[in-house]
Amino acid sequence: MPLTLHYHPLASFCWKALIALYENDIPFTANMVDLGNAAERAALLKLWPIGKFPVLRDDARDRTVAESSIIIEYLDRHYPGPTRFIPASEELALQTRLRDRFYDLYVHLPMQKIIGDRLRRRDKKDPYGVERAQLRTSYGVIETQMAAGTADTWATGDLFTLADCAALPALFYGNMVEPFPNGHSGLIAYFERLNARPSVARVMKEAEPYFAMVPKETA
Ligand SMILES: N[C@@H](CCC(=O)N[C@@H](CS)C(=O)NCC(=O)O)C(=O)O
Repeated sequence: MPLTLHYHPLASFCWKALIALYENDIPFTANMVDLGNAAERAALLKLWPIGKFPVLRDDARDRTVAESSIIIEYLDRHYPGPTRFIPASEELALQTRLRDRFYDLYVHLPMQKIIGDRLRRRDKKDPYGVERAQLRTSYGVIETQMAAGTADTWATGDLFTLADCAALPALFYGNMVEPFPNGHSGLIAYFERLNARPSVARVMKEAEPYFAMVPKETA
């Protein structure tokens, strides 16, 4: 099996890559990395000096691919399956990349900051880095897009794409730290559609045993 995914089953950006792998039943070896283990962290840093996962190693093409969006584009190009993550239409491809950036930058990153802040010592909290307002604005943008009556099935229309792989982890943990507002029925319905997708259900089932490790809110 040429592909190895270096990941952790609880890590939100790793979910994004896993969803894509499971969508198309792409065979791969899963290498779980414990960042608290010095040797495992050093091995990851050797692959990708930034030290963040997911990282995909493709021995068949002698390539190491970092960054979840790039991993998914790489899979789409070199290991294509029935789900195409970047639509063939140029306009839809652009929309897909825009939505992918939107979910990563304006939902996922603010969510990560809130969870990251929970890990800081009480006297080292970063209230300025925590952007709940950004999350709420983003929820509003999604609600407008998905509002009842004009609801698209997926982030860029009828096709499940890279943008939907990005949306699920961002929205799952986003909803945990800053719950979706009442009345955002389009957003909630979209989140439910994502959760019903078999690739997503599989990722969630594999993450379940680790959920106790998610840092809880501290006073
Ligand atoms: N832009 C990166 C973000 C990756 C990322 O933030 N990964 C987190 C896990 S969800 C991580 O590796 N955190 C460990 C650390 O920062 O030390 C991507 O899209 O892959």
